[in-house]
Amino acid sequence: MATVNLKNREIECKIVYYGPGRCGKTTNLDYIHRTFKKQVRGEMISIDTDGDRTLFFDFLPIGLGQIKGCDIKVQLYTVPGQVQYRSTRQLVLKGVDGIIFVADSLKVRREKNMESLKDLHENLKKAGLNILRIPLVMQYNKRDLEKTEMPLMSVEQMERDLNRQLRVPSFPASAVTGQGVGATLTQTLKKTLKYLHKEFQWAQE
Ligand SMILES: Nc1nc2c(ncn2[C@@H]2O[C@H](COP(=O)(O)OP(=O)(O)O)[C@@H](O)[C@H]2O)c(=O)[nH]1
Ligand SMILES: [Mg+2]
Repeated sequence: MATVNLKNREIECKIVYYGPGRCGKTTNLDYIHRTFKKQVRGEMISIDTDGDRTLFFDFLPIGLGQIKGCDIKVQLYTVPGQVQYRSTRQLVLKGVDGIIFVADSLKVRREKNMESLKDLHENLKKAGLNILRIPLVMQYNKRDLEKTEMPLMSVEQMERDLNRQLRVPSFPASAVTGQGVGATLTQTLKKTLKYLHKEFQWAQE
């Protein structure tokens, strides 16, 4: 749940990057950290196990400046995707305001994407949240591999697998090259702020 301080005209909200292990959540945050220097408000904190698998989570605070007279601060988190870290995912989801579901375009990860989306659905439900209501955006990551020999799913296939019922905005992306990373985040922030506006009417004078 966002912190809305109308007296100081300050809003702080929480966006979570969700998805299976190795789909590119941390790489998204790395890219944002490197590229959107003006918006970044602090260090990126990553709690890693050995190598690049996230045991716990990554955290990056950003600021969007003023919107309708309110100072907007955003906390970006990632969850660990591996099945065994379910309790950490539930913890990170606490108080979430918007979600980016990062799906891996590699054909071999098809099942993992679907499992992870189901896991998101269940964990949101446990937190009293509805996947159909919470601001949600899909990212089909690793599209840069289209230029290689690696077998990828088509975007249409991924839409059918993951977005047939939800019908949320979706973006092909590459967290490595940065293609689609900003667009995914911007759309999520727009949806989230619209949702919060409805909930809190914070922009009312
Ligand atoms: N080619 C390619 N590799 C990617 C992309 N995003 C992530 N990776 C690689 O996939 C691996 C896992 O990425 P990571 O961000 O750690 O995944 P996470 O478990 O979701 O946080 C790393 O080796 C990344 O370099 C992408 O868009 N394209
Ligand atoms: Mg990670």
